Amino acid sequence: MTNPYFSPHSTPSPERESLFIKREGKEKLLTALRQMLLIRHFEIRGESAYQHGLVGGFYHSYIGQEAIAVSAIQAFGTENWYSTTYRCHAHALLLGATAEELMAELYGKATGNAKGRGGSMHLYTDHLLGGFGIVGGHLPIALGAAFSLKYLKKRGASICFLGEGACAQGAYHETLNLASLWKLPLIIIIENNQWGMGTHVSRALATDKIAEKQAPAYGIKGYTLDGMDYFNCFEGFSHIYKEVLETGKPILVECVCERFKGHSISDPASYRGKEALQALLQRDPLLHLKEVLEKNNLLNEAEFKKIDQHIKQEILDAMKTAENSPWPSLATLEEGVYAP
Ligand SMILES: Cc1ncc(C[n+]2csc(CCOP(=O)(O)OP(=O)(O)O)c2C)c(N)n1
Repeated sequence: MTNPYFSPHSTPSPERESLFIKREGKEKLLTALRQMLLIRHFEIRGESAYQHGLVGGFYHSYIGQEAIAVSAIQAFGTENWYSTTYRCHAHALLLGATAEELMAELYGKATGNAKGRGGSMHLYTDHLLGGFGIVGGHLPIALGAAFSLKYLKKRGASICFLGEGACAQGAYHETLNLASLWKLPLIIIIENNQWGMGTHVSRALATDKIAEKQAPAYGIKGYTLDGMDYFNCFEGFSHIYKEVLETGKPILVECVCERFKGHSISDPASYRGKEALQALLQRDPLLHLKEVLEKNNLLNEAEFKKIDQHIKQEILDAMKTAENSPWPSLATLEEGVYAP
């Protein structure tokens, strides 16, 4: 039987959503909304701090993709191994890093998540093995984490987020081959946000339906999810997690989405027309979730504003703390450096 959740074109329906609410409960959705708002406010303020010269290095916003990380981490839990790309603020926030330590990291301060040494692209938690700057570079690390779970006979999975740009990379294909060959509990989540820097996916990859078409070549399952739709993603990820735990085999997932901003803060995304952007903004995953909550009488505008304001304040406080935090001391320059 085809599952309606596994199609990027499945249209959200009131029946689907009320069934979901009955089964999963109101609190799960409110938590998801709060998490999406936290990510959204963090990115908005982080970019603004960057524009004011308070943040150095690069800045890759996750705005527009919130439904993916939020639903995935809700479905898989926070105890698994995670790895991701430089677009990593959301994943770190969801895996236990505080807005305060992340903002301090962006500001390059000693109190930052990586002691001010990693910046925006290199964030960590006890379960996030890192944000990685090299496209495809973290796939072998995610594979190693999956290998360790099998070797140590531990229950769980290694979950690896990447952009579709990495799907043309050798490390990606080697990882898929070994994960399948050795039957490792690896979940590879391609966040297909349509663009690899300024190059549209149709000009970079030979096929569409990346997961569904590539997975069979490695003898594993591949699914396509609607990355703009929290409900579709949560259902899909929950199903996929069960399957990985039951079979111990890897799964490839493509989440079709589109980033709202440019590749990084220095990219005005002029390759995307204004009309296309306007149409995209209509598919905002955060507003979609808010609408569903409102339609089901689980949230009203005043309650939403209160949550929104509270989270915004949390981020503003984090910025203030970051600004007032000390720079890393010169005396610590050689600490944590492993090069001989
Ligand atoms: C091996 C390697 N080649 C090139 C780059 C430069 N680069 C940084 S991001 C990027 C685009 C990647 O796009 P995608 O994987 O789709 O991720 P997204 O930025 O869309 O999340 C490129 C080519 C790099 N960091 N690493």
